Amino acid sequence: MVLLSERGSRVILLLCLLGTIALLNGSGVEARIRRYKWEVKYDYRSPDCVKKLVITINGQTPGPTIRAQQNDTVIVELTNSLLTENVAIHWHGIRQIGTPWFDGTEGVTQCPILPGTTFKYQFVVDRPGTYLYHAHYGMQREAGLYGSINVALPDGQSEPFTYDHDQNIILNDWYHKSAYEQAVGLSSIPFQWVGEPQSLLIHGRGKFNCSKLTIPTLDTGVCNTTNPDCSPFRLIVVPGKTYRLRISSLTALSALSFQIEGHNMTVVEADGHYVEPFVVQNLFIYSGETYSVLVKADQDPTRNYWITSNIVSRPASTPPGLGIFVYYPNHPRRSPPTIPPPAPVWNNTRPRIAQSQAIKARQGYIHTPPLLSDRVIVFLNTQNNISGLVRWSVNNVTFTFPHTPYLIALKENLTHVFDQNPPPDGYDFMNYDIFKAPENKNATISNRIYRLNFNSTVDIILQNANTLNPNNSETHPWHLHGHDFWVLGYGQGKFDIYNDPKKYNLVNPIMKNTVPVHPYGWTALRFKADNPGAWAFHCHIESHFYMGMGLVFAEGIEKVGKLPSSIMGCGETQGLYRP
Ligand SMILES: *[C@@H]1O[C@H](CO)[C@@H](O)[C@H](O)[C@H]1NC(C)=O
Ligand SMILES: *[C@@H]1O[C@H](CO)[C@@H](O)[C@H](O)[C@H]1NC(C)=O
Ligand SMILES: *[C@@H]1O[C@H](CO)[C@@H](O)[C@H](O)[C@H]1NC(C)=O
Ligand SMILES: *[C@@H]1O[C@H](CO)[C@@H](O)[C@H](O)[C@H]1NC(C)=O
Ligand SMILES: *[C@@H]1O[C@H](CO)[C@@H](O)[C@H](O)[C@H]1NC(C)=O
Ligand SMILES: *[C@@H]1O[C@H](CO)[C@@H](O)[C@H](O)[C@H]1NC(C)=O
Ligand SMILES: *[C@@H]1O[C@H](CO)[C@@H](O)[C@H](O)[C@H]1NC(C)=O
Ligand SMILES: *[C@@H]1O[C@H](CO)[C@@H](O)[C@H](O)[C@H]1NC(C)=O
Ligand SMILES: *[C@@H]1O[C@H](CO)[C@@H](O)[C@H](O)[C@H]1NC(C)=O
Ligand SMILES: *[C@@H]1O[C@H](CO)[C@@H](O)[C@H](O)[C@H]1NC(C)=O
Ligand SMILES: *[C@@H]1O[C@H](CO)[C@@H](O)[C@H](O)[C@H]1NC(C)=O
Ligand SMILES: [Cu+2]
Repeated sequence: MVLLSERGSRVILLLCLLGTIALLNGSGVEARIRRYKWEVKYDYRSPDCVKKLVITINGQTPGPTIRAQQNDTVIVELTNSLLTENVAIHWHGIRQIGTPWFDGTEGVTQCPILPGTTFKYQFVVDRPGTYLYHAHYGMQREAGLYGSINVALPDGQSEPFTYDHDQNIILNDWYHKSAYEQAVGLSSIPFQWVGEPQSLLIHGRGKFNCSKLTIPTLDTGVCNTTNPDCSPFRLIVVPGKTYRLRISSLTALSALSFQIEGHNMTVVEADGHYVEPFVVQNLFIYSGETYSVLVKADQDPTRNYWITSNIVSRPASTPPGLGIFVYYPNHPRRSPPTIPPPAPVWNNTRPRIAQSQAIKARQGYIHTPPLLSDRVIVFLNTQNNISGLVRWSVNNVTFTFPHTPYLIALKENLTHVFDQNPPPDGYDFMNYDIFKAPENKNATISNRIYRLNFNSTVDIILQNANTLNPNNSETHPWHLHGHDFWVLGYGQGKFDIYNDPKKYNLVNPIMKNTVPVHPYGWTALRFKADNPGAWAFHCHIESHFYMGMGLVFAEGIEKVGKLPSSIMGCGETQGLYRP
């Protein structure tokens, strides 16, 4: 059964699953199986009017939305039709409790899926909310392999807010160079930076100015502003109605500001958790984050309004991403009579920090964190130059993958496949000047991992610092697999390990899976190491992770069940569990 359209798949599933594979769980609520068949392949597409090879799922980019209810089982049978390229898909925000082997992180939880083969992902979506999926292999996400996961509450339960319509909006940035060309540049000596993106996409659509194409071409179809792929994203709204926009970012590099001209937005959800509502005119959003905002169509209905996304935190010249907020029954093609609202000043960090600090758990939905932690790990984020190779490091360690995925190596006691020594829990707090480029630019390249005691409470302090360039510090969105963490606080400058913990929010901290560390600042997190498996924790900027800005936690490996043979096949795993 190949399900091509989302709508079609829901209908077919209801028809063929009701009564046959409906599972009753402990609470007597019916949990269903949501089955998807995906073919992943390259297609020519023009998301920003420039023709490029793009990875699609059943012909779509962004891919089909997975729609499920809490506690449903999602099965995705993925056929890799990329011909000469491996693939792996990560289910971003889904904790994979009991199925750590289906996290989809190549090199950590599975071997890559080979061309011509079909891999079956199967996992439970145990919490309602807005999540994502995307490629997690090399820099493959940038090629367009991504989409949304919407998990609804069980029948009969309702959200703590109301709305008339629900709409996903995935924000992205877009490069004309292939992910391969970028990856090779990042690994070259001399270093070739990927640069700023050419376009910003709103739900897969942007508009490049064709007369700016630098490579002359005889093929006039290469940049075609009338290609339907790049007609702007339009949201048609009915006056007086309220819209829930599930806004997420999967940018390769950019931190964004999202805005709907003339309309405020009420933030109600972040990374699958209800937020104590607060109003913004523009939403700052970092790669890997998801938010729900409520917008009321309560402005002058005789005209249309701009939807914009703009880059912040970097001095980019990328033009804004533009969509149109169309008041029914105005013509959807009618451009707003105004110029798009201006972008926030790129280097003004104050409103960004203020928004981060405003995100608190909603009253009635607070998960109180453990009041004490068992272990505190401070992660100093630096940029390094290792004999000409420009890399990012955490506590002076630049992450590199072993050839055998960690989960398999740990479960099978393959101790020789990666360095068994623990990486450092901190750095030289006294002598390291976070406001200057590192004095010694060298660092260690390593595949060491952090082993956490099962069920222990761990505090993570992300400490930002200066890059290799004078007076420069960047924003890094850190994403944790397999867990949500409590966000205990943000601060400016160097973290004070004696006094700053006294200011932690232990009353109503939001839980998230992705969080920014702001320039020259720190961010404090707490989580419980209660999910047996091996889990990546990394900067969600594609090029930064590729340049070593990440690490792996392992916990409760003895509690991990029998690994499926489908995740094997690479490195030293070839002989394991062959049928
Ligand atoms: C979802 O599953 C969990 C664990 O099995 C259970 O505790 C919970 O009650 C279930 N929730 C619903 C809405 O079925
Ligand atoms: C497109 O680029 C050309 C050349 O730089 C410029 O003259 C023109 O104003 C641009 N058009 C738009 C719509 O920005
Ligand atoms: C541009 O795209 C439109 C719509 O797809 C098509 O009709 C037109 O022929 C294309 N122009 C060129 C130069 O390819
Ligand atoms: C948006 O919020 C701001 C600040 O709270 C307020 O001044 C403004 O009037 C609001 N705008 C709309 C359109 O509601
Ligand atoms: C922000 O950047 C501009 C240049 O784009 C510079 O003139 C200004 O001083 C910077 N402001 C801060 C607060 O760093
Ligand atoms: C950098 O450190 C590594 C490992 O300690 C060492 O082998 C290498 O020689 C150092 N490079 C430079 C340029 O100091
Ligand atoms: C990195 O260091 C090398 C010397 O080892 C130097 O030639 C190169 O310019 C440096 N690269 C950057 C981006 O700082
Ligand atoms: C790995 O080591 C653990 C602890 O020493 C042991 O219990 C387990 O059986 C070993 N697993 C394999 C596959 O050898
Ligand atoms: C980082 O590691 C390199 C290579 O081992 C070493 O030379 C350097 O002193 C270390 N830097 C810090 C800040 O620890
Ligand atoms: C983990 O901790 C919880 C309390 O936070 C406790 O109820 C549970 O029994 C612990 N599990 C194990 C395996 O230690
Ligand atoms: C960097 O900032 C310091 C003060 O914070 C200033 O004295 C210095 O001139 C700046 N350097 C550059 C290259 O902008
Ligand atoms: Cu980063």
